[in-house]
Amino acid sequence: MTSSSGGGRELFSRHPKNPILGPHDFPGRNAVFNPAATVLDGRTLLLVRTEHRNGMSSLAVATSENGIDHWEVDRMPGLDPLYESFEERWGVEDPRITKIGDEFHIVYVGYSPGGPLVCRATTTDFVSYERHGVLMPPEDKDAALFPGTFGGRFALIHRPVPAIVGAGAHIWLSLSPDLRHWGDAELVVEARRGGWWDANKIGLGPPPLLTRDGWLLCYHGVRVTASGSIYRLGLVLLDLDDPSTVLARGNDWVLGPQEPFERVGDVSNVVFPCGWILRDDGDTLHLYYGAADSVVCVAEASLKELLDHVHEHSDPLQTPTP
Ligand code: BMA
Repeated sequence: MTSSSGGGRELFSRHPKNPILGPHDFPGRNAVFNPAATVLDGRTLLLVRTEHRNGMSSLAVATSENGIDHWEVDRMPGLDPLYESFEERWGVEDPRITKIGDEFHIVYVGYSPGGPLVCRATTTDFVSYERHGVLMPPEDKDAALFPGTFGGRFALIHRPVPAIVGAGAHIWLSLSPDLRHWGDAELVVEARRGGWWDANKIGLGPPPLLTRDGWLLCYHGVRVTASGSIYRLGLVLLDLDDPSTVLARGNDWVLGPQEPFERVGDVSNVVFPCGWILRDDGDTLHLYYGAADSVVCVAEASLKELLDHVHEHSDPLQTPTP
């Protein structure tokens, strides 16, 4: 992995083989991006959003021994949209995978005529899938389950969009006794305002990661500029027992569009992760992200360094409430 920062050392090092997957790996697809990530039978498995030439997206499986190259693509079935349904009429997008027991829970966006909404499916083998319907009505997305329960209830991070223009879009947490009925929704992390890099809107990236210090979140923050939006990534640490409590929030972004394939694509200036994998040494973290809504990339970080960073660069006073 190499660090390609303009100055100083970056927390995330991009792999020199980036982009690790592109549309040429998935014949007939226009773009491949925003992958979920997990491990199946010792192999890295990505569930990749692939955009067809009619504009709709489906989710395709790619696996690799080392998580970097020699990907086997489309050998296993993915998730195609249920075009006849309301909730997936215009495709399925941006999955996140959480393993609970033996089951992989895939929380993904259904693009419905009413707007994006949150759906869930489960699998044990990425060969057969069971759909469990809609978790959150539109407009809501950027959702993932925690791998554990809190007082016997499952927890979901999600990002509803308020009807009031200019109210911003923020990260929420909801709880459920059965993964079906959700409630006790709480605002957890707000988009900042004004000149901040994460002003305007924010949303979860990969599923929350259990660490010694709390639940680590990686989120995307959007800054709207005269030449369009810039999607960058930041870090938040939530309390282990009460994940609605923010312990620390990094002030600076930790990864932003920099390489040519992150700067230019179908949607320029976007880095958008939906998966990360903590490797067996307990410290090496591989972050899988879509670049410019066109290709798939990987970057590596030390979990210890990320935690140190979020503690050292967190200033609650600089996180204004509206
Ligand atoms: C977000 C999502 C992502 C996409 C990003 C940039 O709202 O739709 O799928 O990568 O915009 O276009």
